[in-house]
Amino acid sequence: MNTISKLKFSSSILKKAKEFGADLVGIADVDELKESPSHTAAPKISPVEVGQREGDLEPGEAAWPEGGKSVIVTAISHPEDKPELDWWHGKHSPPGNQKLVTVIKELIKWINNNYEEVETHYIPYHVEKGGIFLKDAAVMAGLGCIGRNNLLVSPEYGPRVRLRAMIVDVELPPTGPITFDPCSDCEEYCLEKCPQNSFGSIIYDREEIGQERLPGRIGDYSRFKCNDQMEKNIETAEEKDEKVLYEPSGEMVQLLKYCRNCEFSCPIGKE
Ligand code: B12
Repeated sequence: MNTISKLKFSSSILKKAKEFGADLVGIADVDELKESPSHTAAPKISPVEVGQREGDLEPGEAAWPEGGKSVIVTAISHPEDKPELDWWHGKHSPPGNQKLVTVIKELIKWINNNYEEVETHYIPYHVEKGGIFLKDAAVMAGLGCIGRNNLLVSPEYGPRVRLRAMIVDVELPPTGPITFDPCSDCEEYCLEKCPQNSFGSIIYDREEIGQERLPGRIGDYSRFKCNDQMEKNIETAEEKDEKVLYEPSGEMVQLLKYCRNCEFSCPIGKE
């Protein structure tokens, strides 16, 4: 593909992703992403339970698709007044995630139908199953920055977005990063609202991890404490046993609502 065709392809991708339902979309470079803070830190940070099973990749190991050159990152807004987008329905993933999967699948189908020469790669959610670190990809694609709450904070929706990505084998111009840092003069409401005090102390050292950019920016985000809260959310869901009809299959399913205090307390994107 020549430069002009690449530019046309890239702008069509950005347009189509929105037509298929993405609220935000951008493009990042695969080689740059491989060197991003999460990808370089992950092998040095022990895993928390994220469904890792025998046969899965080790922390920090990645299964980059051969020939993959550009990552297309999509985001869907998850506002506080639509909490159901983030609720697990029994074993079925949250509606917001299902919507993201549909957007990516539609985009892959559209590329395959219109650009036969382009190889597309569906990227799974879990890193240990071949996924990528989506927040880093989103920052590099210009969707926002990593906030003090350790989440991607977008100018439009704050941290209240969910992400998903795909890869193509064409080198496209990256759409980011952008200059945006709402946390530098913020009163850090997100840190106070964490029920587990997950940002209570520095646990990752710049020397030890060998880089400047750390979880929670300064190394004070504890994935273990955060994960404890999510375990509590599972217990609460079982105790409450709140059931709803899951329309696609017609079965009654239990709702599971994970903590989102670090998102809801963030003022960015609320006006
Ligand atoms: C495993 C996982 C978890 C684990 C561990 C989380 C962790 N951060 O370690 C647990 C179960 C605890 C968890 C909790 C939550 N998660 Co989670 N999780 C993931 C998953 C699958 C991988 C994340 C991971 O392991 N990161 C690796 C560790 C090493 O990195 P890290 O802690 O993020 O720290 C790095 C960054 O901060 C980065 N960084 C710092 N500064 C800078 C600057 C720049 C320029 C760049 C590029 C990077 C960068 O460097 C750090 C490493 O040194 C991703 C999906 C995915 N495939 O990416 C979702 C994901 C990150 N989770 C998400 C969410 C929403 C949550 C929760 C709010 C729970 C919920 N209701 O869903 C909490 C909030 C956690 C928080 N405040 O960070 C969203 C975040 C959306 C957003 N706006 O950013 C994601 C992207 C999934 C999605 N569906 O979109 N999660």
